[in-house]
Parts: sequence; C-alpha cells; structure tokens
Amino acid sequence: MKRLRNMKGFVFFVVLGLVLSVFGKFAGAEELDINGDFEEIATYVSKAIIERAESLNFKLESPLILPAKWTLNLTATAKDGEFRFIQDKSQSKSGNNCIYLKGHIMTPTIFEVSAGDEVEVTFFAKNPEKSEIFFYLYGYGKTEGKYASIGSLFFKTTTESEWSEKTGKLSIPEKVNNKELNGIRIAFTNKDGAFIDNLKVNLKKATKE
Ligand SMILES: [Ca+2]
Repeated sequence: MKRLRNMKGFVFFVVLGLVLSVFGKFAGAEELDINGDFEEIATYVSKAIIERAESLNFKLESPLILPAKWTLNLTATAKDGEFRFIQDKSQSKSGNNCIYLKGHIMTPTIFEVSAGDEVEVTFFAKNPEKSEIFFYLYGYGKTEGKYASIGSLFFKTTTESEWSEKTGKLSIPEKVNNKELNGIRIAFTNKDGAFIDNLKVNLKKATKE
C-alpha cells in the first residue's frame, strides 16, 4: 500500500513537472550560455590582461585563472581593483566556484537581440559591507557584420552580508543613444568588492509581427 502511495506521489510530480515545463517556457526563451555558475575554467588567459592589470594596480592571483566565457574589462576605472576566482565549495553559493569582483567583468561574446526582447536576470551576491553592484548589458550596433559599442543598459542592487538572490529585468529598446541596438554583452561592475555566483540570464525573444 505504501509502495502504491509512493508511486502515486511519483506520478503526480512527473505530471506536475511536465505541466510546469510546458507553461514555464516563454516562446523563444533562451538561457544564455555564459558559464554563469563559473564552474567552467578558461584554458587560456592572455598575458596582456596581466600586464594591463599591473599598470592599473589591479590585484590578480598568480597564476591567474579565469572562469571560461568571461574576461576582465580593464579600463582606467578598474584602477586599484581586484579579481579572485574562488574554487572552494565552502565559499561558493552553488557548485564549487564563485568570483570576487572589484572592477569590471564581461562576456567576450555578443548576443544578438531585437527591439522588444526581454532580458531576465538572477544572480547571487554577498558582501558584508553592502556594496552596490551593477548588472550591465553593454549595447552594440551592427553595421556590415561588425559590432560597434553604442552605450549600455543596467540595473543596480546592493549586496548583503550573506548570499542573497538578486533579480532584474531589462527590456531591449529599439535604440540606445539614437543608434539601433543589435547585440549585447553581459557584464558586472562593482567598485567596492562583492562575491558573485549562480548568474542566469534568460533572453526572451519578442514575437515578430
Ligand atoms: Ca558556482
């Protein structure tokens, strides 16, 4: 009898799972492939990054290991910043790895977008000093197959002393700074330091008329 009840419970959850998977999907929704849990490790790190960091007094670990699908954006504003790739289950929110960022990090990949698309974001952050953290979409226009930076969209949030979930939604406009927006890079900036883990970015494609 108990076995039968267990079986019924199992069937119920399988059916519930199927129902949720049908209704939970937005037509054309895509989770961007950005290694947002930071579990994949880059096999190659450019020496130029290390040299550039030194010139900005930007603190890096040696040897430098970066999460795959991310790169440090070492502009002048990254001066006196720091990046640590933490590979320690006891310090991460999920999986084995997380990052500590005091500066800018972004995806080298540019993802195609169209006006009306929506970008849904969730991630976990922490910092006892309650620093502000900015989630950015760097915007690009495409002309003759080449992308050019045109501006950005962002939301900001405040970290807490323990891991806490942050969410945000950004709508893709037709234009940024009066230029057509065709592509986005995913980026974080933080000037006071924060731990980040388990980022998920869903791109919901607008229905074409
Ligand atoms: Ca992780």
